[in-house]
Amino acid sequence: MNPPVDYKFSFGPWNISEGADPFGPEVRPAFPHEEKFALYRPLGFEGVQFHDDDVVPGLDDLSPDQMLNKAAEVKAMLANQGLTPEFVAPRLWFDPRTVDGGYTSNSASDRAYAWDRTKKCIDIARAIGCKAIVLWLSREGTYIREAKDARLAYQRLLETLDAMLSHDAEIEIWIEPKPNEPTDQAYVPTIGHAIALAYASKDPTRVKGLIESAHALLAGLDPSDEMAFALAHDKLGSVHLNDQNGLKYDQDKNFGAANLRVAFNQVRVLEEAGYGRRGEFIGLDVKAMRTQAGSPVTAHLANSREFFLLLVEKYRSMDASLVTQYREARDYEALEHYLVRHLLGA
Ligand code: GLO
Ligand code: MG
Repeated sequence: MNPPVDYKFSFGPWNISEGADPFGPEVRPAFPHEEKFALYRPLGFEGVQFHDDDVVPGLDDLSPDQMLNKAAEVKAMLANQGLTPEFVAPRLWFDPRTVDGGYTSNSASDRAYAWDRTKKCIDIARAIGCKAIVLWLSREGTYIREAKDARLAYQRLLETLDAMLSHDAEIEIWIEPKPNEPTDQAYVPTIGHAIALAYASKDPTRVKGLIESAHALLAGLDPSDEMAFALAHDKLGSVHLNDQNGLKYDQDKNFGAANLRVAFNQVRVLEEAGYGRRGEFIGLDVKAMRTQAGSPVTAHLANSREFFLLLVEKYRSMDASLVTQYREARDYEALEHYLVRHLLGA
């Protein structure tokens, strides 16, 4: 028997936000980006997830030396705060040159920008002592199917993975699938797509996935099965636990807040696989409600972490032998009855 995992938690600074949405502006005073890092430890988090420009703001306009100096400052700040950088992700959805995607854009100069930015992202990651690069392939998709050659798009994505693996022999790439938003249809909608690309790449051992609960739900899939699929291939680099109330815009609700049983099953699958034993983080990608006042708002982060840990307790206090017995007897009515009563504390 392995000892139970003592989970480590992470989130990205974008999870402390001012409440802007597509229909209205910020509703809370801005909280300085540099001051967010001091909030992590007191909230029970030790891992920081970064976009490249969270580490080096305005990086497109800096020289390589300026960029690396800023990264060195951030590395020292993290060490002072007792924090670990979990991953760095190239932000390829903001600049006008990414309006039609980066790696799959129809414009050669836009693709060149995306590649240049990706190399910078890798160099920044290494400079802060981090080996994981997350690719949330935000705009790699289409608004109308006829806009791009989808077969060529997949080839371009694969070429990008290979070029990244060649640029640095030690990095890992974690693909974060999402089926839609901001595009109508994304090219890498599920973990199956991500893992197929991993195996097609020049070094499959270094290409994994990051599964976000809400993204799986948006694809009409169960996040725990998506996680189990990645775990079966030893390809779950990290998770973005959160929740989603049906097929609508990406909600990033608190973990467990929309569907406790779906959340429990994610915890169950992670626990059963020993996720976290090799230092993997429990990442949260949760958005504070726009109605919430204050600056900074952080209750959603503390609450999601607490819900996760309470569900871990539920898993660990479950009568596993009873579950086995019901499975063997194929009495799934009894299994469900037991589990729902257990979740309800009955
Ligand atoms: C958006 C994604 C986004 C990514 C982040 C890291 O839907 O979930 O928040 O997780 O940019 O790449
Ligand atoms: Mg995410």
